Amino acid sequence: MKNYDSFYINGTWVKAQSNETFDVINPATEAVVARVPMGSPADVDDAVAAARKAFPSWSSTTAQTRCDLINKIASLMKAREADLVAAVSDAMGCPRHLTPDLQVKGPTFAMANFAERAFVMEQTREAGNSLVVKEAVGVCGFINPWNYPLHQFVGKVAPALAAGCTIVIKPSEQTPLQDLIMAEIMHEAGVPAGVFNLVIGAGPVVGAAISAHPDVDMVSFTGSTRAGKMIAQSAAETVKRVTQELGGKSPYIITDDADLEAAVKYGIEDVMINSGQTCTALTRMFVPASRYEEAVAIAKTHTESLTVGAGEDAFVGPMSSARQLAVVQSYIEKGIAEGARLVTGGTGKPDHLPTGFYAKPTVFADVTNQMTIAREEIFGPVLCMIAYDTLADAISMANDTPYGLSSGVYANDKAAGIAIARQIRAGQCYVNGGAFNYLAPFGGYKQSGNGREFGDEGMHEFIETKAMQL
Ligand code: TXE
Repeated sequence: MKNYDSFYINGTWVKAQSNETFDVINPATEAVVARVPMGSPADVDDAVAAARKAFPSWSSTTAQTRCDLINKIASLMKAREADLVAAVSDAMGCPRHLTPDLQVKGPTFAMANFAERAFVMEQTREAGNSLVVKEAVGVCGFINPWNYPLHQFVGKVAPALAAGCTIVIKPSEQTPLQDLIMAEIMHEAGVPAGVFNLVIGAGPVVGAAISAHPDVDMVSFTGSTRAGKMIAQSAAETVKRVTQELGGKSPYIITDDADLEAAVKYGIEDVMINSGQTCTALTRMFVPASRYEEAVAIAKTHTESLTVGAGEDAFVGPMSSARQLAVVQSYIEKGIAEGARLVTGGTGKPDHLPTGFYAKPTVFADVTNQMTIAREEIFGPVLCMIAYDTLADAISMANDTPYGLSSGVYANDKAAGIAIARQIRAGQCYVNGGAFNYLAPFGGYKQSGNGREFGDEGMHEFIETKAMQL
């Protein structure tokens, strides 16, 4: 077990000011893998002061300096891939053999991709008698969850560094290990003191101190809609810029002429990967009534073919905590109580896995769009299959949700799929099995948040513009 007692503040490791600690538990074994310190508002004050002090010189470095540094960070991430994989897998339970592709390689690519984006900051334009220039937003406070911890780290830190912002970041206390490695990487790469600061701690303590801090210019948060509302309210007190990536209940429309086998299998795997703890998961599958039972049969067979566990053949790992397992169990109970048809899975742990926070991959049929399991984010390996009569009905049900993060369409041809995608109110749409793309903007409509991560738009969030009238 690794024992940590310090945070990375002002370019060095500084002892936490409180004696409180948190045990990081491997959800697959229930063993304690690390003990980390829990921060206090005083630690946040020190981190923010360091970030504030570093801002003037860091934001006036050349784009080339920041580009080179980000490239160095990306190459160190590559060199330490095995450590990053272990850190994510041990703390959040993602099966080890899936972790490189699912959790680490993409973020490493994305880090490198932001290197060249530093040059965006040097672009100027003339508008009438004005010269418009770009400047960094300032001190950024980042609050992250536990489901894709390195992805969420890079989506915030990489563009902030590229823009010339300074950073105070709080990972989820459940998954702090990759952030501790990233602090070592920042140090080794030569990131100047105070540019990057890491404080671990509880949301209502450290997270709340970051979002309320008067010397923080921007807050970027990923997590629950519940916490997102509190953070935005507190950030509003000092009119901070706020970006948020919150929950989802994403619809997936399969058309009547689609390759049903391919469409249903894609949907199942999308929901089950990462044990369903994916904010974009296509958890509401809309299937034409005429092909409904055929689709349910494919869903049952395919779900039952996915191995649950931690081994080399596992597709579905454990839930990230005992608490998350309990949440998923209660939603499965609700689904049954509200009259949905349990096709496979159900409550309780899989028989062969008495240890670990494992849930059963579960498929519900005969779900209506009004049932609790179709309205609320479950964040577990649970699929809702909903029948529709006309495409217009499917689109209307797809949009009947407070969320708007992601969506999917599977149609006979791409053009038809794109036409449907344009009618769904969501920030993403996966057409005919499309893959996640780190070059594209990522974020939600409606109560799924505001702002974007990754891509040009992800960079834009960290930029202020100044107009000089000449
Ligand atoms: O999230 P929280 P939880 C959803 C998912 C899940 C549910 C609850 O449905 O079941 O949220 O998960 C910090 N001020 N998502 O409870 O509480 C907290 O310490 C400042 C979707 O783990 O939102 C952690 O660092 N910060 C999601 C981060 O917020 C606060 C990913 C996320 O924790 C805070 C995770 C406060 N008052 C959960 N309260 C996604 N969009 O991918 C908490 N935090």
